[in-house]
Amino acid sequence: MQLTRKGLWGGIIREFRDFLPEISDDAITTLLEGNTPLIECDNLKDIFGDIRLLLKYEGLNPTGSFKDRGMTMAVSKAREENAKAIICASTGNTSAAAAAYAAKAGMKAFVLVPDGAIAMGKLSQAIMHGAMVLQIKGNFDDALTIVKEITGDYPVKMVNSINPFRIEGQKTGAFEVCEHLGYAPTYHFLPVGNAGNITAYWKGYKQYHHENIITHLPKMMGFQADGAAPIVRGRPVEHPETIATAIKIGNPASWDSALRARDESGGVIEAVTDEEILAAYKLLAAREGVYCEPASAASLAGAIKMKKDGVLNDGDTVVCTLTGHGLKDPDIALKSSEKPVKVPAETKKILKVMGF
Ligand code: AN7
Repeated sequence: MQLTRKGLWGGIIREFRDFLPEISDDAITTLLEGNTPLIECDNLKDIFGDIRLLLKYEGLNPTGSFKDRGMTMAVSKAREENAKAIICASTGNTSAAAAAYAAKAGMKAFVLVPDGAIAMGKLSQAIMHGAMVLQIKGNFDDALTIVKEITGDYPVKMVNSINPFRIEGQKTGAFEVCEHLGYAPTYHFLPVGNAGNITAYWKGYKQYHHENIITHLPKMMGFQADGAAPIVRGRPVEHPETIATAIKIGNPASWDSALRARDESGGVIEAVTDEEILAAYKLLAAREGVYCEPASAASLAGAIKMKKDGVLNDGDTVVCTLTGHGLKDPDIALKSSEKPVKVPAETKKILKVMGF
């Protein structure tokens, strides 16, 4: 028998080159992101009935979140332009991805994060990959404002999703959903923070539609956390609050394009409570074997809400993007679950506790 290279994946830039802005070969900086699984839900029929529910598990990207798709593009472009340093504000995942891709490109990364408000896993990544981590006494929105000021005048490339190449990379999530299903879903649910990802998915679906690769477009369903829901309220939230720290954002950068995604697709942008987010988070882990971070579960929480409200129908295909891995934020998992059982190191007593 001979070895074949069947199925080897080259990362999103090489795989979707025809649909992305041009990048020279030497500049491509990839950790082979993308090609994440679209997992069929088997055990939620009591909630969803004959709706086909699938999970786009973005936690399986190299740094554990969907941000890698945008970061490979933004860093490759920065490298093409001979940039020596990148900068971003972040609730955690962008900083982890920026740090990793900067390391790969041999660049310096500066990341501004709200002090004490990002998950431990993400902070550890940014530090391990050698970024300069600047913890500010302020929230994400303050950090983004500062980053915008800095990049105007200094030789550092901004890699927040205001950088159009981030959106270009992230739209490949929609391409993959279409490739896997063979068509576009009826509904696509996403958590919304800075609103870059809903913008990107919509761009991707529209592009595949324009190219006649898919025949219909999905409705885009965005969900913010109730305490951090500026788009739902129609005005910035000065002090956003939610346990889902990834989406604790009060003034999203891609606000307008998120509204366009909603309106052009006939979708919604609504809010789910922290309780609904945590319930969906636990349900996925316990019943489907899929561990995502709390912010990611806002997509499923939204789908459950829309099912209850009678919006979803039997026969619909529903995709929820799970944006980040559960291991990003183990603190919240331990805090919100039952404690492990402490037992003596004695077989008999353990068997009793086990119920045998
Ligand atoms: C797990 O890392 O904004 O609506 O700075 O980490 O595109 O902002 C993270 C956002 C959803 C929201 N789920 O996506 C950051 C950051 C997870 C996230 C979102 C984020 P956008």
